[in-house]
Amino acid sequence: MQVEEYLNNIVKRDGCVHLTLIDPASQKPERAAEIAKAAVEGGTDAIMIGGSTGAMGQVLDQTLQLMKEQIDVPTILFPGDSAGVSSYADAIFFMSLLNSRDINYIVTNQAMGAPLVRKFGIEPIPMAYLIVEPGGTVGWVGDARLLPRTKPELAAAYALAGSYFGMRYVYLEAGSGADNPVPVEMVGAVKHAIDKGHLIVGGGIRDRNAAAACAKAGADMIVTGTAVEDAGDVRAKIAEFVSAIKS
Ligand code: 1GP
Repeated sequence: MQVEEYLNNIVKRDGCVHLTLIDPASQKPERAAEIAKAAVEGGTDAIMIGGSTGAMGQVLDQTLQLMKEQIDVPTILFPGDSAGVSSYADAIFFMSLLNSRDINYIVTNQAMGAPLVRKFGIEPIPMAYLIVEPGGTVGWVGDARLLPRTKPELAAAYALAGSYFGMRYVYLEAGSGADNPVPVEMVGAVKHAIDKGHLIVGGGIRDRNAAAACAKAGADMIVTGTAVEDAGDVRAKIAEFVSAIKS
């Protein structure tokens, strides 16, 4: 429970956690480690590592190894499938894509990866993963029946089902690089539905206003990936998000 407890304590203390998502397939491991270091200097609370395509094997292991030399915040796997497990991470979002049509993304990849999670001693954090329109690459790869942006009650129903399954975290995902983040009405409805559960929101959060709006609507944790990858000054960009979401 170490990483989960660490995150939950930050929610209690600051109101909201900032997570930086790094896709190991997007740059060389050395650059990923530099981005992680700058993100921590900017005030990010933990680094998520993963992606839908190519975030596995040697590139994943090397990225984590180099990162861990540079940073002291937790590293959390955000796997696209069972190949996204690495022994060098501290924790894993052990997630089921509840609104997928494909059983592989609901439970089969999880079953194939679970023995490795145990063998490597990585902390599993049980999470319901819900993909909202437009969904981006992960929506296509995961064959998600995308949650309509105008139907917060559907997202809330899936989130409630996840919490009844015992998932302590819910991740509302608009897809990496989405034009707009998950609507605030949906964030609010899901937070209301899951009560003591923790809500992560990501996809399309590019500036302080969008991050602040998600936090205000009920997000316990905000994820930013593309905005950080695109930033000339990673440290300043992260500091912008962090100051917008922390009370
Ligand atoms: C993707 O929610 C994350 O899984 C982050 O999205 O790249 O749009 O920040 P962005």
